[in-house]
Amino acid sequence: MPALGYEGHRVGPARHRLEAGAERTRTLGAVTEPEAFDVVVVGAGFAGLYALHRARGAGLSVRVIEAGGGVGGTWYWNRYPGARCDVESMEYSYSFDEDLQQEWDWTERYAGQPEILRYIDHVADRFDLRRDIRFNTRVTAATFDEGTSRWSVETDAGEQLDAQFLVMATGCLSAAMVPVIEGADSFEGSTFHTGRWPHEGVDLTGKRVGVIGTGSSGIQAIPVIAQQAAELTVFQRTAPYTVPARNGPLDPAEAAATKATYAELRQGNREATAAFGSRVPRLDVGALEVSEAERAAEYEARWERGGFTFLASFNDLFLDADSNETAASFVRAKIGEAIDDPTVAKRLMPAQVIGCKRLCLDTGYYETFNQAHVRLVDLSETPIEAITPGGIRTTAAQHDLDVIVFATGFDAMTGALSRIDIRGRDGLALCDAWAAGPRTYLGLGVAGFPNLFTVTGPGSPSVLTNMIVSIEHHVDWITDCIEHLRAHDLAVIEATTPAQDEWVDFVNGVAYATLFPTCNSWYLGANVPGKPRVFMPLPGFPIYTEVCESVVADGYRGFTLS
Ligand code: N01
Repeated sequence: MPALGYEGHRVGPARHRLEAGAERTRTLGAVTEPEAFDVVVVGAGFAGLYALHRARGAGLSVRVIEAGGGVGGTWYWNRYPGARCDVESMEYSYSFDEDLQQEWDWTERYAGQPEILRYIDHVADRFDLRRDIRFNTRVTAATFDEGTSRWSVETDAGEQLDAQFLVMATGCLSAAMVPVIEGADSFEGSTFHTGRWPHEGVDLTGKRVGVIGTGSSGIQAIPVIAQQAAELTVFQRTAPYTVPARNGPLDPAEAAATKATYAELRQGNREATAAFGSRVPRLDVGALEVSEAERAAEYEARWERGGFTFLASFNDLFLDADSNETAASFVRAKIGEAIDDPTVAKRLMPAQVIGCKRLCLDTGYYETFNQAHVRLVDLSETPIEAITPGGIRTTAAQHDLDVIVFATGFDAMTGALSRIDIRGRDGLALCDAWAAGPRTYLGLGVAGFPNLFTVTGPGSPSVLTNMIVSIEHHVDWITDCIEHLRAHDLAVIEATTPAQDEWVDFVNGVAYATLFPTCNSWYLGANVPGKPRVFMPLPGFPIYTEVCESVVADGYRGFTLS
């Protein structure tokens, strides 16, 4: 991958502060004999744990390699104040084991990060998963040997592993991004990235805190940081759309009722476009096909209910700019009502299509800006010039700070893969194969990279869905595929280039029929300077799963098996 000049690891002396919470990786000098496995899984988040569980169940030998010191992936690293899931707890959980889903009790409508981490720790213990996971170890390289048709995997601990199948469960939002800003090394205060928050927490009491970034992480962190900080300055480059989450304690009776019909809810979600929210279905009508009063009532009801179902109201909000504008202007009006100062309100009102950047859910976000110690700096008017020893200097003013929080997001979907030197046939590097943007077949396989599987890879619905549903679908598909190969005495599966080309065209076709590509989102890689502008996920979970099933029914159409 060409140098991006924008990586979290490129912030000079501040690096140790950014990674203060990250557990150190081991640097064992000794090279050991490669241990051989049927499957090596990279990552022990929701995807890696389920991949391990399924592979074990299929009688395969498995080793999981995890950079963190514990399980949880995104929920292990993202410990920033206010971190919480945007999908409701009863839906954001594994469905693969009936006893597991019956015995676990969520306490809130949307689970906070600590509770999700407790859940995934429970899963790891319950299924005795830890004994096959190597923690505090990062995979640095993986090379396909055409002679043996096996993968050689290297880690930063100096180990080599040998595997028939390599499953990349590296997460779509795991490669943290810290922008390169002039003078960053000179800052005398502390810096943190939301996605690498110190495990011991950070006491911001009495501090002058600056937050750069107003995506989902920033929006969750800002109201909580405001409660602690003496002064909070929010540096906003693009105003986001956010709707109230309306979080609260989960009613035990409601939870019990859900559990009584869990299978129905899970199935309903699998049939929903985004694989969640099936209890509040989309109306089968366009936004402009109803009267203004009906439209307003629908938006109001969903605003009051809280959550993503706001955008699952009318069936053309992602397809028709005029329809979309009705939802956008509804939210802008809400911002106007919530904010006392009309100038601040105007700066908080987004102009882009609603939903083309990931919609945010918040708890008290807008109200935060009515507090006297909270200031909004609109970087679209006055960009950052430099980080100085004392804070951040924009074209208009110097802002004195003790702490800078980077809520600046991730090199999404490809970042975790491109940070590993993955080499397929003829030594081809994955980052070269993807130089013009990621190319996969079904988001599961890559031509030229046999026996490599990407869980929720680019070209699959992944980040446009409830991730756990997509993860379970992919892990099931991959494990079934490996079992099929074994049952038929086959050793190698590889996506063909024509099938991959056709798939990439299909994904582009679907994406460009929507309004998604109309703004600079991380879905398009637009947040990473130099990253090719390609819409990476595929909208529409149910249609996608049908395609995956038909591929299998047609004898793994588009793959070669040998
Ligand atoms: O990152 P983001 P995130 N100067 O990329 C700004 C998931 N998630 O960590 O919009 C100034 O969305 C950038 O500005 P702009 C979820 O899928 C889920 O918040 O590019 N500003 C933007 O405001 C989410 O979408 C949950 O103009 C700069 C912000 O930083 C995804 O993770 C919670 C800048 C980055 O926003 C990523 O969310 C949290 C610069 N140089 C996250 N560079 C839950 O489910 C970037 N920005 C709860």
